[in-house]
Amino acid sequence: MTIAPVQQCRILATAIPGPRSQLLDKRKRSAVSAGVGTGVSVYVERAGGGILVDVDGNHLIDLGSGIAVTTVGNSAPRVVQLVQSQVEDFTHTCFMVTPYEEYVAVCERLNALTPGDGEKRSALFNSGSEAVENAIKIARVFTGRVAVVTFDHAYHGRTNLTMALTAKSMPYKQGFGPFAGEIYRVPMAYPYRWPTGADRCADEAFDAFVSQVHTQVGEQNAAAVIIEPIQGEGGFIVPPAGYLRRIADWCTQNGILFIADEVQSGFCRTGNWFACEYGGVVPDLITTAKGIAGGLPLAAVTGRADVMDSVHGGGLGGTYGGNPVACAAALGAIETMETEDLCGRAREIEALFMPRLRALANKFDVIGDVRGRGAMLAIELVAGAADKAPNPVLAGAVNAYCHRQGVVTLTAGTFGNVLRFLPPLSAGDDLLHEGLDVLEQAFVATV
Ligand code: PLZ
Repeated sequence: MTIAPVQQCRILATAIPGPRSQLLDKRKRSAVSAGVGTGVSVYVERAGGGILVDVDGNHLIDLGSGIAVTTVGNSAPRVVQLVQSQVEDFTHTCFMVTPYEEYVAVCERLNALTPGDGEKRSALFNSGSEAVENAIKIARVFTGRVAVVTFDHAYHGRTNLTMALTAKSMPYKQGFGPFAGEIYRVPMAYPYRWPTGADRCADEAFDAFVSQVHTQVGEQNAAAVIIEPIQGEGGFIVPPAGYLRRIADWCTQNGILFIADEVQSGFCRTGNWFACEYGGVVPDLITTAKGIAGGLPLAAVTGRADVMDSVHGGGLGGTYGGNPVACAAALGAIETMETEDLCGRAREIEALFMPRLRALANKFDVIGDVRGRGAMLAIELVAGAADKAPNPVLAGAVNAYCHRQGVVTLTAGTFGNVLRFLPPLSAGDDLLHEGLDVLEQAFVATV
């Protein structure tokens, strides 16, 4: 059976959310825990290219990719093909019981694609949080140390250890403590908000990092420093040139592992396979998830063979980690990224978005900063040109306007004042321009 491809245009068939979505949302409220929120209450029926089709027939432009997951697009043909064939062959054996080739093949691809020419190994898991937890476990075993250094504005997940690594209290941590111990937070190089100005950010942030780790942790106690090469949930904060490299080199000098959390920034999203490549950094360990498998749940830790192999047999695993269907999807997604040069496409998207976002920022002084790389871009909303006070109310209003007009945008940021753009790399230029037109209308209507 062949299914017609999803029509690539925005269609507003009803108000958003439409009547059928509203009915489903009523069912949601009486069936699903109130703790699970939704950004746009349209219920999706189909999706592909750059479009989400809801149950009322609305076609929405997707500028979120389900939070940076559907990088190759929804139901990308090669992903569908390999998943279908895998589902028919077998769905689960548990790799720890009776293994299969697909798991090994994904690890081989990850070892080859991640930065660094040295020998590497990988291990597969189900979610980004789980990958981060395991990276910390591995770093502790290898170094024989326990302390872990994390940053302001960091997001690493919602499990107990990763909540401790995550910076923002509401909604991620509020009421969920006590949190895991031996986690130490240091300032992040955030150029736009660096107190003495963006020019001094790299040097001063690095000095603060070194001094705080020395005085508050003790280098000899630190197993790992974990950082997102571009911070995601924290507001798409791009560290200044040279900063990541200096941190990584300092870690090496002190026997501390440098972990790059590329869960959101990895797999072509920023115009490179991994965002840490922009910093010229070869991490000891990299965590990946999201874009790796075209929407199926898969995550990984990849890194130096000596580090990864330091763990005792049976120390890493999980019932579903590296599920064969998710692995088949990953092989399809990675193949698609290569054959369609999606890193190149992410750079094209940056070239399409950036001039328009900058023009918008020139017109509206409530847009304090425009930043990001590839198809991981954001604007930070503030009170005005002279006042950088975060403006989450405006971010919420612009976001809601876009949703009502059939464009799925997302917010982010410690202060909730960042609008972020994460389109699927399968979205066409026309759709992206139309999405930006709606964003512009949102500012005209809201500011
Ligand atoms: N590390 C860098 O971005 C997930 C979470 C959204 P999971 N980010 C989106 C939400 O509100 O839950 C993320 C990330 C980075 C780790 C994670 C965690 O990945 O697959 O959500 O566990």
